[in-house]
Amino acid sequence: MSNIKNITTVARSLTKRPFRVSIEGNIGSGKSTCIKHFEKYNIVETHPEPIQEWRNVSGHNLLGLLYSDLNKWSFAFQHYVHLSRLKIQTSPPSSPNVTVKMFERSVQNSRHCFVENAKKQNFLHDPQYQVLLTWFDYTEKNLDISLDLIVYLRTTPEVVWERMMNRGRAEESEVPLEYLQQVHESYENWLSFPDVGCEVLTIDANRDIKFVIEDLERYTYKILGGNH
Ligand code: DGT
Repeated sequence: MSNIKNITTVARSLTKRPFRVSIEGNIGSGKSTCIKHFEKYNIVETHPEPIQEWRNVSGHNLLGLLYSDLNKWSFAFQHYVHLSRLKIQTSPPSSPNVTVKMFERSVQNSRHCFVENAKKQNFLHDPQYQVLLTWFDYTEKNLDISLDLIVYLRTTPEVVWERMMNRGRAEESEVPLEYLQQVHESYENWLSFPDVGCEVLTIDANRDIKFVIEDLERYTYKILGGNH
């Protein structure tokens, strides 16, 4: 077991925080369905992505603004995403029965996937990128944001682009395949780090959702950290 995993396990046993699982994957990979699947367990607290919050920041649709101009809005959007993910990841569980907290994407995702991609594509200038990294480093050093498991719903960009177009979310109607290719590449880079900080369970999510659910059932014991 790596040092980071050791530290994570020790931190969890000292604070008695719930087992933390982040459901990760490209846009349209089926994260919401996966999270819904686990709602039936009363030991699990589930947190879908707070898209409605991002659509109404004191009357501003930040998600819509982001896609209207990635250069102009990536900095503000990543700031807001960092805050909303941090709140979800570190908030105390809603009841003493909760031993597993499951959320759609993570603070780590924002840092290592979308912020990296935005920098690479020049949606973020270097000073903006450095500010976001400083926030992340401060957060990581001063709060326990550690994850216990990442479930990676792995897809190919072409498959999720078709799904995204079919579901017809207004803000995403102009998102090109190229963007999903970039996000995919960022995911692959991040999750192939020698030490991501926790175990990564990869599921082939190009397949029909019923096969993905079958895998979720097969791996339930692992996904719930042995709490079930
Ligand atoms: P699913 O169930 O896998 O289809 O996922 P959804 O639809 O619940 O969520 P998803 O992945 O499509 O995310 C909602 C939107 O928010 C999507 O347009 C991507 C965007 N988004 C989420 N987090 C970030 C981020 O950190 N940076 C950027 N640029 N976009 C993000």
